[in-house]
Amino acid sequence: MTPSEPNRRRVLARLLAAGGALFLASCDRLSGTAWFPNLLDSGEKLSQVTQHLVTSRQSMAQEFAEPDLSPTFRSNGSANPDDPRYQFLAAGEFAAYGLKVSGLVEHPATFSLAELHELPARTQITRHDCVEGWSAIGKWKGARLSALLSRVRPKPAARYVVFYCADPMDDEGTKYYESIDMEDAYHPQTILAYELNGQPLPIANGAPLRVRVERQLGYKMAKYIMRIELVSSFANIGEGKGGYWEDQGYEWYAGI
Ligand SMILES: Nc1nc2c(c(=O)[nH]1)N[C@H]1C(S)=C(S)[C@@H](COP(=O)(O)O)O[C@H]1N2
Ligand SMILES: [Mo]
Repeated sequence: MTPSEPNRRRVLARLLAAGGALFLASCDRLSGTAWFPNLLDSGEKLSQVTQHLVTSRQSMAQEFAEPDLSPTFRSNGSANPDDPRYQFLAAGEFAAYGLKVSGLVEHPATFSLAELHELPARTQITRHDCVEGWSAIGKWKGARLSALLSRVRPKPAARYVVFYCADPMDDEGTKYYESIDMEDAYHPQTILAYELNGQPLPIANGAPLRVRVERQLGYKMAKYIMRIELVSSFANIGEGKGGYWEDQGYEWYAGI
């Protein structure tokens, strides 16, 4: 799916929602014709898509209770970025860390960890699903991305939030990065997490800061976030697909 797909599909969803009753009524009249079963098939698929889009993009991901927590929250992908700047920051317990927020914003700014802790926070117990076939339930606490955005004030042209990470993924030094659209950026469960299970976020899970985008798959949840940029397209970033794994062929919208 291309980055513009969600938009196109949203428009489609609105059209379908508006025309749904009409469509169902005409189904009634159409039953009995030879080609009807076919139409119903695609109609059913369409309505699944419609329901998914109309409900799930705004709805909340399931939340769990303390007894549901996985005994340990495993680490996947990078577990300790092989990067001198990162290692310097980690050695000082991230006291010198600053999250730079730039791009299509009125007020570019850099946030210290203390400043990130002062932003309105949210705590949530959610299930993380990795495409590699494992899941884990963890309790995350972090600054609401919406609160950070209200500080930097996105310009109207901003369409995506891009997260740049510390960890190199290959010998050329290509670094992990990810992106989400403004709808997910403002979702109440989208947080910049600095705590896991009541403890400071471990390095293995993305210290000092990783994003939680709870209605998407694990690879969207960028760890080791060093910098955030608001952009109108991915044209000049990596291979232009919106993320490290997307550049290797993964879906940009990894909804579950
Ligand atoms: N910077 C960075 N973020 C990343 C990854 C990574 O390798 N580097 N792996 C992704 C994948 S595939 C998953 S499943 C989760 C794993 O998070 P965890 O290490 O906390 O389990 O982080 C995601 N975010
Ligand atoms: Mo993953």
